Order: sequence, then C-alpha cells, then structure tokens
Amino acid sequence: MSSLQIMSFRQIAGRLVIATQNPGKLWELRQLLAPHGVDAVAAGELGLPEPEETAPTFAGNALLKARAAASAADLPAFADDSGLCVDALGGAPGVHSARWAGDQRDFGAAIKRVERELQERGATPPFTAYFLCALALAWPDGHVEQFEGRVDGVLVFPPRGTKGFGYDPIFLPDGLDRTFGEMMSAEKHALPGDGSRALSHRARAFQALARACLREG
Ligand code: ITT
Repeated sequence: MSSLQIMSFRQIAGRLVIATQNPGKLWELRQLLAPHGVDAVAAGELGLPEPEETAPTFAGNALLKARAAASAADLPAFADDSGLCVDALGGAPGVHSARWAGDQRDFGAAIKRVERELQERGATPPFTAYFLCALALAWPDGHVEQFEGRVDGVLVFPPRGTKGFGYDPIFLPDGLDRTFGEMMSAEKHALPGDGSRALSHRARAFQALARACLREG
C-alpha cells in the first residue's frame, strides 16, 4: 500500500477528492494516481459545486478549485487547471481554453475558432503552441502544494485523431509525428519507469507532484 505524503511529512490516510468536472482529465488523473494506492473520489461523485474560475492564471484557478473542494468535502483535494496557449494568438485561448468550447463543451467549434483566429491574424505555420497544466493540492486546514508542467509543440490543421479530449487532435508535440489525438491515452500521460521526463503537460506536472508529495509505502 502506498501513502500520499507532503514534504513536511504530512500523510493522507483517507480519501482524496479530484476536483474536476472534466471526464477526460478525471480519467488521466485517476490513471496517474492509481499506482500510488490513493483512494480518489471525483468532485462530481460527491455532488460538489463547481466554483467559478476567476483567477487570471492556471495556478490561481487550480488553487481556487482545490481549496473549494477541500473545504466543501472536508477532505484533501487535488485540482488541475490547464489549457492550450498559442504563440501567434498571444497565448490564447490559455486560461479560457474550456470557455472557447462554450457551455456545450464543443471542442470541434473551439478548434475551428483557433484556426479562424490564426487566419484572421495572417499567421503562417509553424503554429507554435504549448499545453500547460497547473496542479494544486489543498487540505481542509489551508495547507497547499502546487506544481506545473508544460509540453511544447505545433498545431496542425485539419485535426488528426479521435483519441484524447479537448484540443488533443490539433496538438503535435515537438519531436513526434502523431498528435495527442492519435495517441493512446496511456502513451500521452505515461510516467517513464526510468525517471526520464513524461510526455504530456499533466504527466510532467504530476511527476513533480509525485517527487514532492507521494511516497511508495
Ligand atoms: P475542470 O475545471 O472541472 O477541471 P475544465 O474542462 O473546465 O474542467 P479547465 O478549466 O482547466 O478544465 O479547462 C482546460 C481546458 O483545456 C479543457 O477543457 C481542455 O479542453 C483543454 N485541455 C487541458 N488539458 C488538455 C489536454 O491534455 N488535452 C486536450 N485539451 C486539454
């Protein structure tokens, strides 16, 4: 059995809330936590309300979501705020990545908007971009831990692949010839056993979190 431990040697003996309403993220975060034996429950399963994401940064929004869940559930909570930043769009959609998909979470439409805005600005390939993931752990007593991960790449149009979620079909990570949408999810978020760097922004942020806060029991 493994245990979750922070640098000050505080351990989580019970459950950890995953403070996300996004099924794609939930799946990846559960996969990342599974080997550590953490008993993770989703915010949706506990019927927790979704806080409004009002912070101007990924880190700020991750913290806001983790704190809200920790206080509502009276359990340690784990949140992810992430998104796609396109250089030629001045970093947009960035913290508004989910909002670009509208209430219906229509990422086909969000992807079309990225392409349209690139055209309107007269941008030409390569369309450099990166995914960023901020992870926050918050405890009911106010203690927090925060980590970030980033993966650089270029955008491709038309979208390629039907795997993954969100903007995955247009994101081609540097040095690879398949988009995230063409990869099995395990490949996208795998944590290399030899300690080398993971591929996705989320897995990279998780590696930093695991080094600091997770210990094999
Ligand atoms: P929660 O706030 O409930 O976690 P959300 O979908 O609203 O869910 P964010 O506010 O962090 O999450 O929005 C980030 C959006 O960026 C998300 O909806 C995805 O579409 C996109 N995104 C983040 N990580 C991604 C990934 O690994 N692959 C593709 N798209 C991603």
